[in-house]
Amino acid sequence: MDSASRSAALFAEARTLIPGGVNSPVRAFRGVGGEPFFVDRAEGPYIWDVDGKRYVDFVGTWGPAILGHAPAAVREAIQAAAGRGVSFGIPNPLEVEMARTIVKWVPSIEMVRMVSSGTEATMSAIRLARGYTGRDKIVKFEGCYHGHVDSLLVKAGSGALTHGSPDSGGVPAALAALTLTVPFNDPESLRAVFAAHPEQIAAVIVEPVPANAGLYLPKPGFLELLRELCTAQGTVLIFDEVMTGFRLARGGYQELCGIVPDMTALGKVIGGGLPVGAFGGRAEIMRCLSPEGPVYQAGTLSGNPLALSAGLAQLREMERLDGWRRLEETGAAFEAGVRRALKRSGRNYNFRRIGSMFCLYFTEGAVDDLASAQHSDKAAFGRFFHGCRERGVYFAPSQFEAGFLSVAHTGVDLDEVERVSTEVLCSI
Ligand code: KE4
Repeated sequence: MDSASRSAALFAEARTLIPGGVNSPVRAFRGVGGEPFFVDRAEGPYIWDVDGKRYVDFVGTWGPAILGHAPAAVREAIQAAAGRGVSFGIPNPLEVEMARTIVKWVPSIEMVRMVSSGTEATMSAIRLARGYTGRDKIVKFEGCYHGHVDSLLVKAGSGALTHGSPDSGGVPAALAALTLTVPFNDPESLRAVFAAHPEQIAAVIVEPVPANAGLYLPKPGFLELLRELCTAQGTVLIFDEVMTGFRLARGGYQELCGIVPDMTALGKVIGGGLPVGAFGGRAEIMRCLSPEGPVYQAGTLSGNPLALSAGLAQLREMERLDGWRRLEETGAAFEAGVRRALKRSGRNYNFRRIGSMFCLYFTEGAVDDLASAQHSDKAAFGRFFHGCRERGVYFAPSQFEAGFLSVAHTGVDLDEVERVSTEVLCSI
């Protein structure tokens, strides 16, 4: 970052006021070196920094910008809703409409509760599963990230991995000990953890498509085995679809894989860029939630009318545009371009994609779990990231993050990213 730039000045001041100068660690560029730019505005597939430089954006605020930034449908919905009041703390019709939409689009969800972030969604789902089963132990997978929940900051991915603290400070050892971790795509380890703790595991929480150590896919049969073991042991299976929900399909990844979880955590797309999360599942489990049942969960801004207006507008627009079909077409075209760039540069790096989510691992080996993802050459990734950034293409500032396409990305944008990627891959 040019030291005379406005971003540099803002970051210098930010670091005196905000830890690390950021309100979320992954934004600090620690995974790629250098300093972050500050954004001034965003529209469609583009963002502009405070010094006027434009970037084609392949992060999309980490998933919510599925239509691109500031889509008209969402902007208009927010403006209209704001005219009727910004927050009530009293039931409002939008909460019923959002719940009706989620229940209709995600058949495994019979009842749902709105919250204000993905973290709140997974935290609440874990507490509910523990209350419903009366058990304390939970299982998560190494490298999966489910938000900054104490019980889930154990061998976590995303920024925890990027910043070398998969097991966060401040989490009591006694609590962390109740979180059992196994490698993803490892059937033997999965069988072993259930055998070692028979009828003692309250829940397994999983990103069905792990996208917080880059992006890799479940091997055939792995999620089916997980479902089978949870059913046999009375363990609640929680799909964390905060990233994949309403993105990989209208009904999320569970619509594609045909596996029925007991609960699902949602976020990102569901808020249209405003703070929204949700968790839902079988009515028998959900009815354990206060005020019906003994498991307490609450939120001042849960079901906020402005945020739900934005989220509903985004979901409706995706349905109107048949956005999921368009995202697959864009994803396929994007992948073809990346593979041509790799071929031209002679780099045999490992590119993974599902729908509009992708990751380019700077390793030639297969990547199917955290350990193999960590074989990536992070320094080379950093050089690629900055080479593209300097040329106006913005990828996620960490090898251990996924990238996101939107309905707003056009062929012109894909041609640009193919040209830039070729140039940079040939030069690093
Ligand atoms: P939030 O609390 O950040 O809304 O959601 C947490 C969360 C839960 N589950 C999954 C699968 C997630 O990917 C996330 C958050 N994703 C990260 C990006 N890997 C958010 C970006 C950030 O932490 O700044």
